[in-house]
Amino acid sequence: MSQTTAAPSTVHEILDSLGIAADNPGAFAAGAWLDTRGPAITSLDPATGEPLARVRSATAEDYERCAAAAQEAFEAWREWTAPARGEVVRQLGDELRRHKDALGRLVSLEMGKILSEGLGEVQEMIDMCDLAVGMSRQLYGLAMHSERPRHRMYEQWHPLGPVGIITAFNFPVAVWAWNAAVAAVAGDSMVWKPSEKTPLCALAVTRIAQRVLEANGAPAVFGLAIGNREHVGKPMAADPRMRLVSATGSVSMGKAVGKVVADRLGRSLLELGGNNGILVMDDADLDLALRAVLFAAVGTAGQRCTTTRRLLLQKGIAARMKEQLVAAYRSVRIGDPLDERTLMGPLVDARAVDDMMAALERAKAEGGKVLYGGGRLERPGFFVEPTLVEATHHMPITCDETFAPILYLFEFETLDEAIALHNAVPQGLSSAIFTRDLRSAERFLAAAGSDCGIANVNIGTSGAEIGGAFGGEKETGGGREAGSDSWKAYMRRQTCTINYGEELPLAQGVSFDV
Ligand code: UN1
Repeated sequence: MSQTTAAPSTVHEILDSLGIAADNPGAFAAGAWLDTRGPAITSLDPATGEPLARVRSATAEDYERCAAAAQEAFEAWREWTAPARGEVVRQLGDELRRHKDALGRLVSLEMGKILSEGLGEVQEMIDMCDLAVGMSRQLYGLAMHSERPRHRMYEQWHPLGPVGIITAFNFPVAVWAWNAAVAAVAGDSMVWKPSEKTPLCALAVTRIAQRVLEANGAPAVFGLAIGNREHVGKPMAADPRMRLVSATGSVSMGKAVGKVVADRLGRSLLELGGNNGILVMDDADLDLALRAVLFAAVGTAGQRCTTTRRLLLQKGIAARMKEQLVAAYRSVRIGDPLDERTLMGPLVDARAVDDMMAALERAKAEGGKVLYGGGRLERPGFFVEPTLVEATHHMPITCDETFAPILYLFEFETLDEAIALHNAVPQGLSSAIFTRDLRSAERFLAAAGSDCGIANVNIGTSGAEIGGAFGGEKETGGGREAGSDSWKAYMRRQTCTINYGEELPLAQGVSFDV
């Protein structure tokens, strides 16, 4: 294994340092790259629109080889002890530390998020590895008291099987790690279907992960199949070997995957769209709120599932907050994501720009008023202005997730009204309130408060730590990934009862004597 990587800076150096060629195979199974012959994918630099490299995508036959290899790897890996699997994941974390700079730069280069966020994403992978190492010694089951004399009852958790991992372009490496680090210590193997918009990140991660497996003589549990819905997505969802399909992406993708997995009574873990709101109360620390809104709404160019898309302002501070927001938006430095002064990079592709413009047209037609921004930038790449739109409570567009930096502004009078407005969207991922009042904060967190999987006080909606369970309710899909007890989704529970007596008492007092 390499000891360290010097900071690569040119595109060529970044790709080279991670082993990416001009033309690459797009599938990895049983420890080897497959000779894939599917449609070629050209990865573009969203900051210039120029091609970075090509990937020959996986066909349905390539997927089949990945799935068969994952099944075989699983059968060997499940026999390793969980702490031994944890040791491999510990080394994966170390290897990611060594490549943090290069991989973080690749994330920025291919996805377009700014360097600090690209590096943060690799840090999120490292954190996940650290967490999973600890988990590998804490995959606890419970012991129960049996109602039958001289019986012992307990539950234990076993490896589940191969896991299909579908990830989106916006977190091209961290979401794999949420799943892969936990699945690996749980004893599962995987086939990863990354976004076709960020195939190079997936190649780089798979190379790094495979080196760690090889150094440990471990089975090739980290499979990769880069391909489209037809060749990889559909067969993966329908494949009974994939005991769990963990999918992150749009609501429409999640509905399609969820239905197919449910039809075979498989398990799915869905982390889908968000439409996250922040409530700012009259008594809030407005400086804090402003900084938090800026990062949550403009960060990652509005392309996080946790991005703040709706800002609910109490009447007393609304005018002041809007004024300050416009000034702050005006000062956002837009440009090359690898330039350390940049705060907002490009959108991922031309289609994302068109989708944003279409959403703004709809918003205006529905009565919205653009307070700031709204345009695309006349320069190469897929750059737009961060945008503020004054909205009314009844604009249907504000119920949609548009993956772009559009922030809809609403006003309200009472907390009850704000909570009702906040919850009146189909999605339920992340939420926040800014207040100095304990009562308002607690009411927001109570059962009749925010209906989201994540609810914060005096913190924005994005940038969650990995130690908590991550996911949301309603159309967000209900899945939970990363920390807390999310590992249970990757294992199967077995309830065991042992009779160490000489009688055979039956539960519920049933007698069945001959
Ligand atoms: C996503 O956008 O799909 O909480 C994940 C956050 C990040 C993860 C976002 N830790 O914003």
